[in-house]
Amino acid sequence: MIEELEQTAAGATARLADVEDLDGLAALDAEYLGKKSALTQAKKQLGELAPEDRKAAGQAVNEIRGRIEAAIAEARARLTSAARAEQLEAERLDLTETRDEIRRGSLHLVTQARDRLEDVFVGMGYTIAEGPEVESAWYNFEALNIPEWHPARGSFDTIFVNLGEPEQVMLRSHTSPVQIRTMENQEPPIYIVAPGRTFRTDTADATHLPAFNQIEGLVVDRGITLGDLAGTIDEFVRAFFGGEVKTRLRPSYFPFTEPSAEFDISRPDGSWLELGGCGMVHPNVLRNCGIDPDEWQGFAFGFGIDRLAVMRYQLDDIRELVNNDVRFLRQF
Ligand code: FA5
Repeated sequence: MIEELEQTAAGATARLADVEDLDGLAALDAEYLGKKSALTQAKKQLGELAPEDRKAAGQAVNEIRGRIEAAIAEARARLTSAARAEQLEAERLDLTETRDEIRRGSLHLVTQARDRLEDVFVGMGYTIAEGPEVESAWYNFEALNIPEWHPARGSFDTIFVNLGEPEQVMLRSHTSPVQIRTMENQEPPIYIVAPGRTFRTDTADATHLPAFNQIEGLVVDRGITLGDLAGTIDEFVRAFFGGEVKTRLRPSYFPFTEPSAEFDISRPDGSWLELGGCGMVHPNVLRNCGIDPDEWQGFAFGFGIDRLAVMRYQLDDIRELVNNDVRFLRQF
């Protein structure tokens, strides 16, 4: 009997070493230690043995039972810790996944373009200037060499504000008034850029918005030439777009610069997009701000920031920028 039990115990320990889950373990526990198990049956049969054999057989049965119990305890410890590890893995929270799902917002394309423009010019030694969005005719026109009778006033499609004398207060139609405000308050040398919102009666289409953004640049120093202007624009385009965009200057006319040029950049399809105007600051404008044009020269430029964003992000239509379609904006 003891020999049979020894064999049973050897089988039990082998199977217990291989058992893979707690259900399997419970089944083995019942099989080897339960009421119908060989051990329990053997214990019952001990009474039938001769008294002199009973003790040794009893000890042997208990010893075998102890061994099986120890093997079961060991298997239980192993399986419980594996089950715990599995549970931990299943309940693990991936915090990076959660952060993704929260979806943090991002800066609007035009803000990104403006920030980048500021970085490029600050890197070239410029400071940032600002001016009000509601302007007087003096800053928006007259000080910029556009008197009331001047036909160029019409080209700015100005939105007037119903305040004071007729057509004397307006939403600024360009950022050029910041040139005047800067020169009034600051002695040359001056190196500033002034980004900001501008407004015109323009109807929205693929390249126009009634409220758009410009960035004005103004340099006033000794011995400034058209070459400095061309070099600055070149440098800025390279820094903003990388090498692949072509640029051209076209002769143009602005009352506040002489000579004046318009500045275009190449689209991927080979066509040109007008980005801004520029030129050498007109001596009258310097005089209007109390700066002697014989001593100081300057250049100025004004680019459309929304158009820069259109080019940079390869959009088909400038109106995408203001449609507020989150599915569109989320891509950038
Ligand atoms: C001006 O506004 C001049 N103040 C620029 C300037 C500054 C010239 C300094 C010389 C010296 P213009 O009207 O061309 O120029 O506008 C400049 C740029 O603003 C345009 O080339 C274009 O990029 C952008 N722009 C003009 N109107 C709109 C509009 N409705 N929507 C979007 N962008 C516009």
